[in-house]
Amino acid sequence: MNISSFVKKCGLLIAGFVFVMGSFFMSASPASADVVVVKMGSDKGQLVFEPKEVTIKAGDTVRWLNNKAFPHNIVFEGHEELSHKKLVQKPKAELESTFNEVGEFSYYCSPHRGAGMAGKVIVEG
Ligand SMILES: [Cu+2]
Repeated sequence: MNISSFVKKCGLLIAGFVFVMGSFFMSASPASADVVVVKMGSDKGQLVFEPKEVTIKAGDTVRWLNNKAFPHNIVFEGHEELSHKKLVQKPKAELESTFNEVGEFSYYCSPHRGAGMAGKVIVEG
């Protein structure tokens, strides 16, 4: 083996190694999951979720902040795992649900459902 073919082989080995390491790190750190904040009760004290509708990616978390006009709760009918049925009394208290399933998930606040306090989480793949 002459020197130049030896150098070529080393180069290929190094390139292969860099490629393998690169793909390892890419797969080891997927795009980080986001947290989207939804206020329960507008700043002016209206009985709404703000924003009313959010679009997130699978694996993201929605964090509901007890803002105004509480108590509130979060009810996803047919999705106990996403719901927080206990009324939240404490100012600035936070509730969180992580959405791993793609789809549209409607929810409401049971004390204020009649007033139209409802929202939707759209989960994209
Ligand atoms: Cu409410």
